[in-house]
Amino acid sequence: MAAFDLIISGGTVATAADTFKADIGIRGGRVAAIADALDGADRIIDATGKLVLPGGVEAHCHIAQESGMGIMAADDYESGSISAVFGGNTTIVPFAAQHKGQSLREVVEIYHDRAGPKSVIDYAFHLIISDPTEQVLGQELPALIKDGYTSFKVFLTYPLLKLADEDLLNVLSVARENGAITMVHAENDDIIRWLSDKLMDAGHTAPKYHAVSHARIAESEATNRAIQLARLVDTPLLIVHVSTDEAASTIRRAQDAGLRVFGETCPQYLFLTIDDIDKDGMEGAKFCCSPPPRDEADQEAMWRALANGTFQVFHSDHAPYRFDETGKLHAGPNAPFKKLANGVPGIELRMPLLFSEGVGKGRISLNDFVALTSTNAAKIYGMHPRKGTIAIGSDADIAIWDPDREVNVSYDLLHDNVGYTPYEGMQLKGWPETVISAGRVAVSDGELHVEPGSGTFLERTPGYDFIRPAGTLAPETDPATNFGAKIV
Ligand code: DUC
Ligand code: ZN
Ligand code: ZN
Repeated sequence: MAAFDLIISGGTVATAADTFKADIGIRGGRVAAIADALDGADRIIDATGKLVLPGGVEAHCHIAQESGMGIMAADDYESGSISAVFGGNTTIVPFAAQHKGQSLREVVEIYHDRAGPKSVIDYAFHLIISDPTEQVLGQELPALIKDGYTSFKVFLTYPLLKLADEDLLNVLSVARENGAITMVHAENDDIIRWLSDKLMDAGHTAPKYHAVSHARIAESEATNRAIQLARLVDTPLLIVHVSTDEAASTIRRAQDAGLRVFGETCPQYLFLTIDDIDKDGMEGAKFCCSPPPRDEADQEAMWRALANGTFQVFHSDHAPYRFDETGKLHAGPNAPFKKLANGVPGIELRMPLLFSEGVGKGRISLNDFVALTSTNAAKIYGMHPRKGTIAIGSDADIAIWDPDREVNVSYDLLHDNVGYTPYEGMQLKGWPETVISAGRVAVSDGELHVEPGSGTFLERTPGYDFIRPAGTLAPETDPATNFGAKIV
């Protein structure tokens, strides 16, 4: 019997910490050996001249999920996971989204039914909590955290999803008591509604007014408020899809003051601007997401925050809606901005975009790239070291990149079910050519080799203790309140 099922030989391996030349031996779906030179395998992949990186952990994507407006995402777990793996990802963490009146247990079962028979790669679920009843807070949520659902997202906007401050405090308290991490969609709902109503009254219905109504101030106010509430409870917080310089600076200040606040940004805030939403006719609807793309100064601020450690994670926020009556234009071909489905696709291009424009253009290091797209998410969301690194005993989740391959982005290359890409025509350099998921060669030579339903559900553990933004402190408990020590 051969010593290994698979050897990846001659490549340059990079983790979040190091870059080195090594062979990797894989046995039973795990990394079994890392050495100068290995032999004895059923299959050998020659990675000479290639980069051997941990597979991506895509921990912000919406798959087979009804939106707050009740619109079903265009990607199910088959097309969504296939698109993910072609983009260099080996783990996805989409959402199991509670709508008002639903029990969380029931929600989780629904999403298992959607994912189990279809996902081609390993997956977990974040919970979305929109109805934090006593039953949810007191029983379902603590029990689900113990069962491995250790992260949840809450919204401060969207009429059917948003939580009041008191509800957010309750959710944060449960997170604190059970070691879970809370993600926040931080936009002030009243500001957005007030501006939207004024714009609609004045007859401003075109897609670009979506961006006007989702004002920068709505984002910075809600970012600051969420941070202050987490500070009161003294529990970690992750602000998702940050789009503005001001929100990034707010996160940075909190970190400098010792608070454990994590930050995320997404491709749409690096590569799109309000000019894209302002395209002719309804074309701009393709670029409507929340928060909206901003301007070039904000793009530069996002790059800075990725490079200087303010943001720990970079995810796509893949929210797939077709440009037709099933998705973006569900309310009609000329629907006003308020009724457009919110979201842009990006699960397959997330890593190639950041590799080409980040590593390739010297804005971030290769090791930062690995940290931002894989390792840090695996740590924060409780999957490390099984996921997010190349180490003995870790799952053999590996993407072999050709750093020199030039690609002209075109929707024809992609595997999602959206029908367009916002990044059409971009010239990228660097591409994940071979993707190995739990030891299986899932993608090679542009072909998929794994079956729907072959991915595994990942039970997670509380994880954020493995990573701390520079200068931040461990929580302290006030014995009188059992909350944070700094309430007064
Ligand atoms: N904003 C979200 O919060 N979720 C999905 C898509 C979007 O634009
Ligand atoms: Zn969101
Ligand atoms: Zn999202």
